[in-house]
Amino acid sequence: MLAIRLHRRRRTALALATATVLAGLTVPAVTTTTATATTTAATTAGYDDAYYDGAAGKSGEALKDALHTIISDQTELSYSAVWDALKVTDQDPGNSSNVILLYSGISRSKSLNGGDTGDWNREHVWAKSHGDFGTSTGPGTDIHHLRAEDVRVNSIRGNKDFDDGGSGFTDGGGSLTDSDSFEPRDAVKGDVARMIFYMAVRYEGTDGWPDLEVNGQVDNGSNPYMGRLAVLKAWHQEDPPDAFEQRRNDVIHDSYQHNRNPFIDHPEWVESIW
Ligand SMILES: [Ca+2]
Ligand SMILES: [Ca+2]
Repeated sequence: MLAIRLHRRRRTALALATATVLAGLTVPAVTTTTATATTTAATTAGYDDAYYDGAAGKSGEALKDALHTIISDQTELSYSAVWDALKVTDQDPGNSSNVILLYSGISRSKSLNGGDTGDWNREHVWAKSHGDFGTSTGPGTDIHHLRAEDVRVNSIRGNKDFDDGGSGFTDGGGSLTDSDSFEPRDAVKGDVARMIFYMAVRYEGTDGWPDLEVNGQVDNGSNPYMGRLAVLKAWHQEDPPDAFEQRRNDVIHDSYQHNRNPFIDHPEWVESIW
């Protein structure tokens, strides 16, 4: 169509310089391409915007309240069902027989789930002692923050808060730890932060569970808090959601809990709430 129009203009011999005509045609062509790319990106997200209708136009506490209502509508898993769910959500994209261990970055056979040295087990990224919610169906079985991890590395992380600094350790994959905190490897720093933000919004003191909140401390012990907020916000910025994390959110929504982590879908909401 454009080519035909150009051809006709030439035939009318209006003495327009060819360069001028091409420039005039190029501008709308580029604009169209950009618009198409934007539309494609928006429609490949793993959720319908209708999921977040109740949060539209909100910010701060109002946004947090709206998101709490939205994501609290979920199916809950038993702790034993978590094993099989993690084999799907944490599957190695390069080897469907394996899972990727969160802090270690190691790919390990799905069949090695258990409690022995060399096995992987169910790591609570929001340490279950922070609020003492255990492994009854509820926050302790919420796979948005449950991840496959090497038994020994899981023990090294223990119930420490998150902060920068410390020393590396065997099979740590670059993760660090010191006496009072844990720093995950760079590739999952943002993933960890977004899991913590999800937990703080999902659990607001209803359903008989404690109100989990993020704070600025690294000595939270058994209080229902997790730190350190400023560091988690920085990690969220440094390590934005990638394909692995987005697929994981989709699988949890589509196949297991039927709720989403809003901070993977809308990273900008972290700054709005905190
Ligand atoms: Ca990441
Ligand atoms: Ca909360």
